[in-house]
Amino acid sequence: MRTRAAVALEAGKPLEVMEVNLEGPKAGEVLVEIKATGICHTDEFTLSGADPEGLFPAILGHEGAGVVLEVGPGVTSLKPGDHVIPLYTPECRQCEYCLNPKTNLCQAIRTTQGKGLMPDGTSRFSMLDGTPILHYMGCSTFSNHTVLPEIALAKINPEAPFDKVCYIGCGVTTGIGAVINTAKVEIGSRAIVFGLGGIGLNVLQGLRLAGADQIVGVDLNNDKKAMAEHFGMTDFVNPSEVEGDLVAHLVNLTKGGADYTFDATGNVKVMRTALEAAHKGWGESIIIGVAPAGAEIATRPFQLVTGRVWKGTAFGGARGRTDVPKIVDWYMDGKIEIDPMITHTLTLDEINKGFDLMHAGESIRSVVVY
Ligand code: NAD
Ligand code: DAO
Ligand code: ZN
Repeated sequence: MRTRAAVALEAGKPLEVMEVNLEGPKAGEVLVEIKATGICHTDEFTLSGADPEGLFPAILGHEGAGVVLEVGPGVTSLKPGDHVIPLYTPECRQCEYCLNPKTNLCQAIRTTQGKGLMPDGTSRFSMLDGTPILHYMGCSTFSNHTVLPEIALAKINPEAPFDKVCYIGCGVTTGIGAVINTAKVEIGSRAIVFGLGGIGLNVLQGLRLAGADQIVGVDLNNDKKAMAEHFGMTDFVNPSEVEGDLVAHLVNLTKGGADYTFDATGNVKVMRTALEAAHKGWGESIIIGVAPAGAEIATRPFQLVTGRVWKGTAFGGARGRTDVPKIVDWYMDGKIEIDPMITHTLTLDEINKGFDLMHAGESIRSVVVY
């Protein structure tokens, strides 16, 4: 079939919206009509050329929601008409990783996904002249239609609005999951969240859901304060307005250090501050932010010797096929909020505007509706 997609032809260039060829689903694969997709910083990271693993030409996008149109041979868990969210972290429920409750990093299709290919080693997308176009994070939601492996699709409540729950495909799950699955925050905890953007706001609402008593938000941009308060922040700190040592300020504010701290900036200096602002003896610091290629973290080992714990999380530690449908239900039941974070809705033809809004710091999430 032919479909319309925003194609990343090369790094550092705007996406080009064009007609592309899409082959139908092979064994174990599913054809999905994407109804809406968020534009995430990771798409920007790859498009900018900063991602050392970025491959071109490719169809980016990994935060989508849509409807199953056709299933390939052997697909048993999905049928045409099902509403789904694509998963950049699949869940095969069979590999060594899926069978270990300590991780969500299913490895069943990792090698081919990293090369922009389907599990059989080929791409389903091509230009009208036949030139292959690569998949991205196994999702390619910047295409109106895409093909994914069955294990990379979560079946969701058909009543859920696509233009909101697409955000559960990355930002919402990453932020809330970091709190619930990775940190396992207890009721009454004190926490600090560094970076109050699309991920940090979801960490805030995860902390509120978990019953944290004190939720400190840290951001260089004072404009982030109002929205952060809406999502549960109890105290705001702008590091550029703190006189003296930021760690000492935060430790004092949290009466000895936070039980849990979260980096949602991707800045390795912030990651160090986050670790050192965690409580001596038991504080845990969770890295969510993706740092630039080659960046390294540092602290004095004595910080760990004296009981602080450094951890990281991918996709909020969520097992997509199991957890994503539950998070959609939390949204439908009013337990979590998404709507205020969708600040801009665009058409596919306007997709590059979404990247401009992100660069200008004017959006939390821009969503393309097909
Ligand atoms: P964003 O740009 O919307 O938000 C980042 C926020 O950090 C902004 O509000 C900015 O003002 C603030 N900030 C920047 N430098 C700061 C500093 N030195 N001190 C305090 N605040 C600072 O980005 P986002 O969409 O929320 O993404 C955050 C990070 O999470 C990115 O690195 C992204 O790649 C990463 N991410 C990780 C995962 C995962 O699974 N681990 C998933 C998605 C995104
Ligand atoms: O299994 O080795 C692996 C890869 C896991 C990829 C997890 C990516 C999480 C962070 C990237 C940001 C996603 C938008
Ligand atoms: Zn697996």
